[in-house]
Amino acid sequence: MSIETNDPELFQPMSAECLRQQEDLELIASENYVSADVLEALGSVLTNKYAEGLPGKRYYGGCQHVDVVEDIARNRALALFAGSEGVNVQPHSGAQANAAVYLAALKAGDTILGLDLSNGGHLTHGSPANSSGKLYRAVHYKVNDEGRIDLDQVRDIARRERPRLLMTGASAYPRHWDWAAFRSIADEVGAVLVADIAHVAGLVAAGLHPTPFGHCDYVTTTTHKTLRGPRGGMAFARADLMKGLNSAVFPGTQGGPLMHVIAAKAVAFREALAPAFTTYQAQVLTNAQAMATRLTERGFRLVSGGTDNHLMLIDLSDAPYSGKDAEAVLGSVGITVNKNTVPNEKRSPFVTSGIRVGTPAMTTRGLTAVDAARVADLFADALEQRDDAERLADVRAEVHALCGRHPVPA
Ligand code: DSN
Repeated sequence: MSIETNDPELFQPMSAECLRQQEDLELIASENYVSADVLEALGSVLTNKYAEGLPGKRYYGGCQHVDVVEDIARNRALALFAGSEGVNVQPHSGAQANAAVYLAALKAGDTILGLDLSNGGHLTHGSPANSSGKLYRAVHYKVNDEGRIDLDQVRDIARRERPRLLMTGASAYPRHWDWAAFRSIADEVGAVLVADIAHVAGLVAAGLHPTPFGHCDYVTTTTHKTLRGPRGGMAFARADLMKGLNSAVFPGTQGGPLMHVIAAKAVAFREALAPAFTTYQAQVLTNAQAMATRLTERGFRLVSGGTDNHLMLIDLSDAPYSGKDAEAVLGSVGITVNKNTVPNEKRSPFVTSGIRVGTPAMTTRGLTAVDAARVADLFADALEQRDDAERLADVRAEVHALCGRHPVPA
């Protein structure tokens, strides 16, 4: 018995999605492919268990085994990030992890200072559309004309606005973060310092990106981007802040934890502690450099002129097409990307003047720097010859052939 025989209506789109992931090239910077072991944990009977509370302190009986699972996940998370002191692995997502940190650190109406959404920030860093911008008074810093965070500007805004919480981290910022400098700004104005490393967590764990641990009071992340685990989140805090953070996760912002997802997080953390994970992250960076170099040679303007991490943001402000148009053209040749706002954006978030691309998923399926440069050429060819159906068909055939030579591992 299976979904295929019991529920063909549902099986059809599920199997179509499986095929799409195999056949098409995934360049969305926040997506990746999990291992068979992660999928096994996600599909396990742990989904049947309620376990509000923490290991050894639950509100329900029968938690003796899931307690062990959650302890394994917590211990591995702490081992993965040198300098971390405490962690809660229950947040259902990065957004939930951020909401819990805000609840732990702030009172309603307090000021938070984070990176502006159209400059690479995230909805949960104080967008008026998100609870972080409704419950708190949010102010923002932006990138400078070179597309980089300007610490003098951040310091000036912090001195003027006196934020209670200084948020760092981004969803579309291709450069390193200087957390020591942010710490000095936070100290000067008496702010709590938070890093949202949802995008770069895998690079940080591998020692290939500066670490916020030792500088920040709280660190949040998702577990499914460069970290290559199940969809989910987690939140770290200094040891003396953990009690408040734990209460802010449950009962503050969530109910029962998803124990099957926590088991899958534990699987992913074990995988990330293995030496092969460092090799993988190094290849993610090599591939990003190869793509950035070739895209630049082909005439695309990258925000900040390149990348230090796994992603790049292509500014199409001067192109005769929008981010939305580019996403559609690339989708038609089997290259999946997301349109993205760029600094000084003139279009709506539904249209945009940018495309964000990243290398984590293509690297998981084994593509190397030579392939990454070729992908950049296919990307450029499709956009340059977007009105030539024959050329688009050729690009699509080459994308499918490349993906066929590099099957998704799980
Ligand atoms: N949706 C995530 C991303 O693509 O970066 C952020 O939440």
